[in-house]
This record gives sequence, structure tokens and C-alpha cells, in this order.
Amino acid sequence: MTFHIITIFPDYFESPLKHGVIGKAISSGIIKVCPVDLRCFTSDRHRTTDDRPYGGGAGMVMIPGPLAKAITAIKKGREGIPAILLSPAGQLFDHELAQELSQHKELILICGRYEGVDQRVIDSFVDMEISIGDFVLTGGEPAALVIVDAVGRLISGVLGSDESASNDSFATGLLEHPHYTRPRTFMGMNVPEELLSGNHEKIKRWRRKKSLELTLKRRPELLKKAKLSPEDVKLLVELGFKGDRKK
Ligand code: 21W
Repeated sequence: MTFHIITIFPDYFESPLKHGVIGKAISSGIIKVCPVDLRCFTSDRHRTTDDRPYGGGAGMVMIPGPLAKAITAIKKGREGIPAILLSPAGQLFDHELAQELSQHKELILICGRYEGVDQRVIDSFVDMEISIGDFVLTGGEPAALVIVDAVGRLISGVLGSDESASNDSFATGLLEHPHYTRPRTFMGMNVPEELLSGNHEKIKRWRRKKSLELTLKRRPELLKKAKLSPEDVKLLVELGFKGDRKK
């Protein structure tokens, strides 16, 4: 899978993509990340990428010319690559959207800077807009990294069988149970005895219960879409769950 990233800071992507499973997937060629320097598509002496907004107001707006050229250059000869603008006004990114994006062979991620992008580029060259959450970033670059990471790890061969994406917390629709490792006692705190029992049924039940408990406490809205067994529902009702669920 190839991510083309249009940015005025191509070096931004160097170090974060060297590490961990994404770093390995890039060195082995399963994933390619190609930062595209927006300034290469400028034609004036100052290599301008932004200008003052019509109608006035604070801040600058990314001018349409270089962005249109950059997107067109990447799309040329390869039909149907989605061009995605990272924008605080975009569709909220989640696991489901990550899975959808992972079906494409190539993606174009466009990083905005300043106050935003001239609307005519969005109208004519952008297929979708994505936000990574309700908080304000300084630009689209960190959001592009988030998308490369979350989509990249879903590509076959990126995760080892150990860390397989199929039982990810957001794939199962629940938050995960707590984890423990050695030592058995740390600062007077013991590992829950269920995990030391060696009884796999008992361990499974304990983990499921903790997972349901934590989801109910922290993210009750996730329970509406989670796949729950009748035993799960019974447990949740005992824990005080009364929300109705969609199928
Ligand atoms: C932030 C651009 C805010 C424009 C009121 C007056 C990409 C992002 C971004 C940015 C504004 C994403 C303002 C979550 C994000 C991004 C830069 C609006 C500010 N408010 N996902 N002026 N959050 N952000 N102007 O910020 O490019 S994906």
C-alpha cells in the first residue's frame, strides 16, 4: 500500500516512520510512504503556498494552484486513487474508516496548514475530508501520521500473527481487559488470582468480565454496536447496564 502525502514539511515524516512495525513494513516494502513537497508545484520566485483570505480575517489560506498540480501529478496514469484532505471539518476517523481505507492500493493524503485550503480545490480535487478528533492541531501532518499508522497496521503482513488485528479492541467493539506481567507482587499489589489459576476457561471469563466492566464505565456508547452474547448482556445488566442496543 502506498501513501502519497502532500505537505509543505516533507521531512516531518522521516523519523516517526522509522520505528516499530510500521518502520519494518516500510523497510520490507509492504508499505510505501511518499512525502510530496508542495513547494515543488509552485511557480513563483518565493515558492508561495498561501495567501490572505478574501473577505478578510486573521490567518492565511492555502492557494489552489500548487495543490491542484500536486494532486493531478500523483493521480496521473493511476485512475481512482482517493484524494483525502486532513481537515478539522472532516468525517471523524475511526476503526471502520481505517478498514475501508486499507482496501485501497494507494491513497493521497493532503496536509493543510494555516487556516485552511481554498474551497475550490476541495470542490474539484478532494474526494473526502477526514478529521482525527475534536481538538485543534496546527496542521494536517500529525493527522496524516495517525492515518498511515492506523491503516498501515491493517495491511496483511504488517502485524505478526501474535499481534493480529482481528482481536483489536475496536474490532471487537469493546475496550480491552487489564494486562499483568511479572513480578507477581509489585509495590504490595498482586496479580489477580484468576490469571494465575492456569484455568483457561476461568481466565477467559475474567477477561471478558473486565472488558465489559471497563467499556460500561468508560465508553458505554460502544456497547450499542458491540457483539454481545446472552451471558455478556446478563453480566452487563448485573453491572447496572440499561441502555438499549441496536442489532
Ligand atoms: C486547525 C486548520 C483549525 C484550521 C476559529 C478561528 C487536520 C485537524 C487538522 C487547523 C483550523 C484534523 C480557527 C483534528 C485538526 C488540521 C489545522 C480552523 C482555527 N478557529 N483533525 N480560527 N483536528 N488542523 N481555524 O485540527 O489541519 S485533520
